[in-house]
Amino acid sequence: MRGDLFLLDGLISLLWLSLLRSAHSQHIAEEPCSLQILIPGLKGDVGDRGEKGAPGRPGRAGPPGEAGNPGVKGQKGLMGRHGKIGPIGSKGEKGDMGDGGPQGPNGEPGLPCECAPLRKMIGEMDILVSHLTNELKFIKNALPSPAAVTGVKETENKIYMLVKEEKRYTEAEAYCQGRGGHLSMPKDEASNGVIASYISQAGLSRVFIGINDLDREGHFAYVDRSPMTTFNKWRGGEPNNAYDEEDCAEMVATGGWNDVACHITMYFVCEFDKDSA
Ligand SMILES: [Ca+2]
Ligand SMILES: [Ca+2]
Repeated sequence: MRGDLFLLDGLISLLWLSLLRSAHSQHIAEEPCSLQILIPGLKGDVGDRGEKGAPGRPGRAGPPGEAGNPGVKGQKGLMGRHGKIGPIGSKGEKGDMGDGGPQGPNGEPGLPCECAPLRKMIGEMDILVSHLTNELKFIKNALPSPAAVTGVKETENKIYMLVKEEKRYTEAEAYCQGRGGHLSMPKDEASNGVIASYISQAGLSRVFIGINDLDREGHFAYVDRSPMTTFNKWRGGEPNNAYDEEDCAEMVATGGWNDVACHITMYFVCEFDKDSA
C-alpha cells in the first residue's frame, strides 16, 4: 500500500514539472525570432443569448394569384324611392253618368191657407192639363204629314183637322180612322159652322165630309153609320144623285152640303172626339 502512494506522488511530480516547462516555453516565445508554438485552450462556456435584431427589409412582390370562383348572386334590393311627378296628361273621355243620388230631405211645412179654393183651382188645372195632353197626342199623331195639316179647329167635344191631300172618299175616311177619328160629321149648326169657317179660312171651296148613302140609295147616314136626325144642311136641289152615281157628300165654304161621286178626289176634314184623342 505504501508503494502505491509513492507511485502516485511520483506521477503528480511529473505533471508539475510538465506544467513548469510549458510556462517556461511561453516565456521564451515572447522573445523575438523565437519559435512560437500555440496550443488551443479548452472550449469556453456557452454565452448568453443576444438581443433580437432589427426587422429585415420587405421582400419582393409575389406573383399574381389565380382567379377566384364566381360568387353567388346577391338578393334583390329594396324598392327605390318614388320618382318625380310626370307632366299632366291629355283630357280623358267623358265618363258614364253616375247613379242617382240619395233622396233629399223633406221640405219645410207650408204656410196655412184657405185650401178649398186652391184645391178647386188645382182640380181645374188638372182637367186643363188632361185636355192639353190629349190635344198634344192628337197633334203628334198628325205629324207624319204636317205640311198637309193647316192647324186644327175645335169645339167643346171635338177637334177638326183639315187635310190638304186630295183623296177619294174611302181613302180620306181611312186616313182619318188611321189617326183615331172619322171624316167630319156635322150633327148640329155649331159644328157645321166650325167646319164651314175652317174651309173658307183655308181659301177652299169644298171638302169631303163623313156623309153617304152607300148602304141604301137616298138614305144618307154618317160615316160611322149613325143615322141622320132632323139636322141637315143640304143645298137647294140636293141631294140629287146626279148621273146616278152620287153617294158621298161634300161641304162647300158656305156650309151647305151636296152629294157627289165617291171616286173623285178632294181635300177633307177629319174630326176626333176629345175624350178619345
Ligand atoms: Ca146617291
Ligand atoms: Ca149632287
